[in-house]
Amino acid sequence: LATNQRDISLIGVPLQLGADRAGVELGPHALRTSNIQQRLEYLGHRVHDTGDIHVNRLDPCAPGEKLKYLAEIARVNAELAQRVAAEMRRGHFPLVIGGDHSVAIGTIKGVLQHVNRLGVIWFDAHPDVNTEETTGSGNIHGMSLAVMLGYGHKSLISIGGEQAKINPRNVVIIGARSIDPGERIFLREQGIRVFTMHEIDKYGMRAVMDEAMERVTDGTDGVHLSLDLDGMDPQEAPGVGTPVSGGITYRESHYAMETLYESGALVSAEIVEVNPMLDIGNKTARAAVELAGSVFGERIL
Ligand code: 6HN
Ligand code: MN
Ligand code: MN
Ligand code: MN
Repeated sequence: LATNQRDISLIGVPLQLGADRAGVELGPHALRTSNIQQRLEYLGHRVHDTGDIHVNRLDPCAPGEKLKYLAEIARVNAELAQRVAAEMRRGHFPLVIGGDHSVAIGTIKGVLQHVNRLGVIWFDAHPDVNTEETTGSGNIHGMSLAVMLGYGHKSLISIGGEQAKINPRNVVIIGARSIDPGERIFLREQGIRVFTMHEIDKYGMRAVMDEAMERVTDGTDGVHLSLDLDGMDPQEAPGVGTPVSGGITYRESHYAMETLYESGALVSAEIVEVNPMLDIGNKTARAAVELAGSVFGERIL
């Protein structure tokens, strides 16, 4: 059992407007019915389920739009940032369950109200560093990390204040294997450490995590985990909107989460992109809950 008990606040964000495929808005429900709360309580933690943030239903937006559903996504993330900050104020660990990956904007902006220098682990098949200028899809879930670095639409970077951002030196991306041309340039310019599948194959997850933890803890006051389930291999996590083959295995994923727990540096996390409508036998939601267990001290799988 986990030794250091935590108060964990679950915050559901049934947001789908940042992604293309319907179903990711059912993610919070799938994680709850897969017993995320019980799993963490079993480890000795106190879990406070604060419910879902309300998301408005909208009519389809115009084709070719470069920032689809910007206004509602900005509104939901501003509310999320406030909720996350409030949970941290009462000493709770915010665990946000999405929803599409645009919810990282609200989570991290909220955390930054309490933790000035924040390291970020971005576990994902994609780097999510597109902007209005580089996006091919117009989907904001492909832009959330860029926003956290200070690049993106004013209504997003201004959430929680424009000074609330992360230092590219303290960001690592793990599992990347689908990077758009504009994203490649951005990552190089920013000097972000990207552990693609090639690095994971070559050095192994242990060496990758050793270097990743060094980066995200160097001069920071805490570490945030952004866990996009499409970072895992689609064979083990098929229920995601943008699957890319050749991903991180089940055990490698757990090893990464266990390492994060052992570091004691984690202050916040989000689990995103679980799409129950595309899932097979609830495999992805189950994997997400099992990974959450490892994030909070479980090592008995
Ligand atoms: N995610 N790079 C693609 C895009 O549309 O910008 C895919 C983004 C996927 C985003 O999985 O969180
Ligand atoms: Mn409490
Ligand atoms: Mn993502
Ligand atoms: Mn992704």
